[in-house]
Amino acid sequence: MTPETLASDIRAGSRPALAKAITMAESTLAKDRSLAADTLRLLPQQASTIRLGISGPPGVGKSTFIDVLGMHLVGRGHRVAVLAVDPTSRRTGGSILGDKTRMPNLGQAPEAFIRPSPAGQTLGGVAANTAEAVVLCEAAGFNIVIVETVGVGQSETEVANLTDLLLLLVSPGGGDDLQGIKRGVMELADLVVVNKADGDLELTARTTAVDYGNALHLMKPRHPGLRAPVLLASALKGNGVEEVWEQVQDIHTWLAKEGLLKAQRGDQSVQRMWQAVRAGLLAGLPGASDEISDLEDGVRTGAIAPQAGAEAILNLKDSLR
Ligand SMILES: Nc1nc2c(ncn2[C@@H]2O[C@H](COP(=O)(O)OP(=O)(O)OP(=O)(O)O)[C@@H](O)[C@H]2O)c(=O)[nH]1
Ligand SMILES: [Mg+2]
Repeated sequence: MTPETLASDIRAGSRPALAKAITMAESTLAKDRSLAADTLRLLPQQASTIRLGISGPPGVGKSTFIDVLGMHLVGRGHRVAVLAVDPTSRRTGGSILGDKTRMPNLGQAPEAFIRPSPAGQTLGGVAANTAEAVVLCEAAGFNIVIVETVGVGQSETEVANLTDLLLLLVSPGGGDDLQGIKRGVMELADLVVVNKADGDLELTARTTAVDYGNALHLMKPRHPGLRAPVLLASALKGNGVEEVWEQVQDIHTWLAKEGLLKAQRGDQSVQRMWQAVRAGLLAGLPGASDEISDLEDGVRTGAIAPQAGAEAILNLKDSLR
């Protein structure tokens, strides 16, 4: 398997080739990663696609929502890729598979590609691998790429840095603390959707939507001039999903028109370059060597200044070359 054949198979829309390339990008083996990198070099990095991040607390209905949204999009002739990033997958093991099975309809659709991604296994973390997977999916002809992640603080920031816009899904209720969702996370949201607005929860959902609207009003919007709308939906009943998509499209069109889309993707790429540099710098370090533990001890007790410790570690790396 050469990068050339892999790239041309991906361009031809081959799913096995796409899956293989993503596996290579996620691999911990240097030779796999370099095959992925060489393949990526042969593929376009920018495409006129929609990259949508969907985040929210565990169990809020992200997968159910994406299943319905995805089917809606497929029905309109789109090709949809879903990358489900689970920052908890390493600890809990099975939860990734759970995600996959929770998109029963989209999982069967030939126009869709669903890929659960284990997080944090390689240097560079969630963002590095998923960013490569996004580009690979686009090269394979998927014009809408959805990245699902469980909101655990840091993961929202990472997903916001991988996508054009971030949808925050929340459940009805939650009271004053708005379900413990941090201000920083709210400020990343381009739109907020209160899911489970059905049955007994419908009324609560309406109040929750008002609460979020009020809270957002007091915050700095992610893009000046764009106030995040708050919508109601029921993924279970399929209500409100079309309206959410209309908003997503409107926001995306606005971002493009303002030149923000291009600027943002450009910034994201530069950021990823530096992430890769940092990962590369760290990769050659013997993480648990005696010298490093001694340096850590010295820094901890104050015998060595942090800057001096960093310098010593970087010198150590140079001496290993
Ligand atoms: N009443 C109601 N229940 C829903 C709705 N959407 C999802 N659920 C239920 O909520 C539960 C969790 O749904 P998921 O789609 O798996 O939630 P998730 O956010 O993807 O969960 P994690 O990926 O584990 O964080 C399931 O039992 C769904 O049936 C909805 O709109 N209304
Ligand atoms: Mg899920």
